[in-house]
Amino acid sequence: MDLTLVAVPYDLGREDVGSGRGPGAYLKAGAAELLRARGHDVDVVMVRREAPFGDELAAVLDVDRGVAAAVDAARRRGSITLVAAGNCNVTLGVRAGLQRAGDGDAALVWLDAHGDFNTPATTETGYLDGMPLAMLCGRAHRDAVDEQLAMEMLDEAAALHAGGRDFDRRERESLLASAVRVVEGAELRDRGPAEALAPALDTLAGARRATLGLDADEAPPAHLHVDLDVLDPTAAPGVTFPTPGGPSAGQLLQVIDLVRERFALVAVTVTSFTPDRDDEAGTTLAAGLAVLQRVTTELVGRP
Ligand SMILES: [Mn+2]
Repeated sequence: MDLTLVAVPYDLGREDVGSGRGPGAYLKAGAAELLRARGHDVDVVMVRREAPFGDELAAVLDVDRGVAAAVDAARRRGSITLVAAGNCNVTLGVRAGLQRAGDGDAALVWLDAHGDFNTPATTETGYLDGMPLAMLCGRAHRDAVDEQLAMEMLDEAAALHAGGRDFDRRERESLLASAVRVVEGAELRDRGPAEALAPALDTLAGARRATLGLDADEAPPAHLHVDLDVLDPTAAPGVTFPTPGGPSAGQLLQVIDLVRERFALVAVTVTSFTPDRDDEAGTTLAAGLAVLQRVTTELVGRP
């Protein structure tokens, strides 16, 4: 495969601190070489913020403009785009880049312990990175997103959120009332990926085929967003907000395969790895590298 690994070393617009150190840690651990060793052509692109840090929202959207340009360029080369980032708001830039490259109709599968569906009206903490999915849908900071990224809002019916188990009360209510398909964390853990998630992915794939006018045997395009905090803290202790009750590392790989059996991946975002919080064994680093490798592994038996 032709791959572009886009590294985004920012934690809420701040460079090389907290989860902003995750992308550099993947590269230092040989992420690009690991992918090349599997036979892939790998380009590495480092995104940098252009303006000095002003306020958090402006800095985040500044980084996202760079992400959008990198993703757009990679997709125009026909490259599958792997984005290693500190926070989930980077997916705004990924989606803006996909839109510019003509991939704006990719479904979005969002794996996260948190809803990331807060708005300034529903948040209990004010935390900006609790809002990126809502921002994509035009529900939060819409003017700033419009102005900085000039992107179309995400069709909520094209999105699926899985693994959530730590929501603000009103955030969860609005997510469940939206057209976003939701498979909550308890269901994923108790019933397992095949039983809990596969039917929802089938429904989403069918809906995307209908919307895009694809044949029954065509895989609709998708963008997979993996916040590593979707994992149980035993499998990923090194994240900003570890939340008990998530899937194991093996179950996450199973989830990735379920997505890839039904969709053609055009982009993958992996976020939240916070090296300072990882254990001595590097459990979270290994989990992130495993995700990057799994999304690029040939699927056996795919039509
Ligand atoms: Mn998140």
